[in-house]
Amino acid sequence: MTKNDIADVLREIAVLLELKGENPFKIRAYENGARTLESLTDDLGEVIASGKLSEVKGIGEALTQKITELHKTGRLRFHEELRTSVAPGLVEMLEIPNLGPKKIKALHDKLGISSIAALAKACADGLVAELPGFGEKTQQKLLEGIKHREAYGRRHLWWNAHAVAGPIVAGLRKLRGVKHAEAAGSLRRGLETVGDLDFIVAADAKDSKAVGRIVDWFTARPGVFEVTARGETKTSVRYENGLQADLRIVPEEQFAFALHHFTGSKDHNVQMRQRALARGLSLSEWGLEPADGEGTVKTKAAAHAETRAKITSETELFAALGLAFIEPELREGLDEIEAAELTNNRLPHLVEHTDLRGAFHNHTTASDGRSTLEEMIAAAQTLGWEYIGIADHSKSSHQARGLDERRLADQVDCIQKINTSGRFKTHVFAGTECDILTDGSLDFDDLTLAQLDFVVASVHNAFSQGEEQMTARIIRAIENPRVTMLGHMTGRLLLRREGYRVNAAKVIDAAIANGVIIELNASPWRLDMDWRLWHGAAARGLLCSINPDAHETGHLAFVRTGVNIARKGWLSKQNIINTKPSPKCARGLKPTARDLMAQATMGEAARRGDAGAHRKTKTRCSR
Ligand code: DGT
Ligand code: CA
Ligand code: CA
Ligand code: ZN
Repeated sequence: MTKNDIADVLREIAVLLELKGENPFKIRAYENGARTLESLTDDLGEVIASGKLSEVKGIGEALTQKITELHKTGRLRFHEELRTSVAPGLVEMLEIPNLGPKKIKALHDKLGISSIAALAKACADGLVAELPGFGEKTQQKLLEGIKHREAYGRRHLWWNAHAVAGPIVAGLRKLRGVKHAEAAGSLRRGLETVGDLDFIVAADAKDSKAVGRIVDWFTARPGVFEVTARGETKTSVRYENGLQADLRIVPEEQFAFALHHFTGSKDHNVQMRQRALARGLSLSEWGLEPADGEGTVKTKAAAHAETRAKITSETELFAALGLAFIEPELREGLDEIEAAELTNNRLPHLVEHTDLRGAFHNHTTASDGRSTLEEMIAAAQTLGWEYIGIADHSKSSHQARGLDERRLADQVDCIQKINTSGRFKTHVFAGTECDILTDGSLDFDDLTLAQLDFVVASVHNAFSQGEEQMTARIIRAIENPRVTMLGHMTGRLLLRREGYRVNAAKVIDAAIANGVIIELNASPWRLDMDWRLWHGAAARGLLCSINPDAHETGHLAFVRTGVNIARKGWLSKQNIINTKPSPKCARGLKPTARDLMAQATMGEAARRGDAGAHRKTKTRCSR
């Protein structure tokens, strides 16, 4: 186990102890231990081996023994026993926003509540409002949180679904008798959340032994909780984490049709079928064949054989309907079929994962990150990034240990030294994730911001402001000339919390007018700004930054989901700042960003034949 994994276990222990109402000092000891571990710069294995762990400040004898056990075996008896001693319903209640262990304990002690269902009933009966420390407003919020969870509870983050699906596809492809295997459905379309997994496998249908082998393998995978269907063509399972998966085995000549059909979306399929019908063809998961006026199949076997012989890939399927290949991410039934018309192909060349050269908006242990500055840079270098932007929280984000002016200046200094030392090939840009205060002013003054390469401005408090107030607040920040980009536009947490109310159209207009970038926060929980807004916004000249919002080295990989979402938003390389080479003016990311945006707008306008596009834009490389 890595030190961060161990820190997670220690934090969970703290939460479990709090649910049990244990001594606050004991609880704090685990929390402190977790934090200490995360900021430990020496190799944990070496510290343990040298017997010096108990000498580290904040780690006593008891913690030393537990950390050592976790490090060596990946398990801890104490933790496992603690887990079984707390009712699972209480732990599950932690998933409801605004409900921490202290409140859960109070609900349990005073009202005997030990499940979400019981809590919902108590809220509906008005019992929760009467408890000290709760009140009418809290009760209302809890009820909303529970409803929200029910509405979204059956979906899963793309990131988590992808982690389950990846090894399954790889495993299926290795099985004897499997000719092709793909994950289809919303996962393949890169949708932010996934209802269930859909696997399509091509195998010789007549070889029942091979089919049996595939089904056996699929249903016996570790993590399969139950097999909900087991049939000739479709097998369904449910995994321990609640995710479900369908496996469909089809003959090879049907594979392209099945893959296309089960990739969806439903809207895309409906439009494809209409297009086929308009051409006298009937499109289905089995094939493409001549249809009569009513859309039913006229000729059978012969037509089948003929079209199948011709179509062996999705590209050929699209071509048969006069269309260019449509990337799965675009298949949402939103104009992609019209745009793919072979005679007038308007499909964008979508950004690819390999186009990224770095990323801004990353945290370190200076605020609430779990990897040090140097660990983050080293990880970026391993990924081959030309640059990495550091944007720790600003002082008003107390709970995230936001940096004040002095600590920020120290960090800038440190970054400068690292850059000039030549220790890393990856260049480091010094920035901040600066809080947008409730009135739209920024958490740092101009002079402080002027020492930075870039500024991400984000809302982190007063989420309950009305739409008008929030919109004005954000626009005021956008109008601040020190702001490079707007962070997570709505603050939503997928499947957990709705975003604050904001008029996205007005914010996008203001960003374009002020040459401010909007981030595509690539954290799997955020994916904010939403992909549905990018197409239109980018066409009007908005520049995007795909930001991992990494809180540890492993999170840099989140840009992967960011790219999926950018692709769903029809974005190309030129719409995204972090596909550009390391900006030449080392201290001028912001003016550079503005120039890039001007160029992007001009490019777009030029494509539209806009005469005003040749207006000169000023280049400002120094302040
Ligand atoms: P999900 O699982 O809710 O995240 O979304 P999908 O898109 O993966 O939907 P799912 O698993 O129900 O079905 C996979 C695909 O199969 C879907 O995207 C399109 C196709 N499909 C399923 N049901 C229908 C239908 O009633 N009509 C059409 N045209 N296609 C369907
Ligand atoms: Ca699905
Ligand atoms: Ca499905
Ligand atoms: Zn943030």
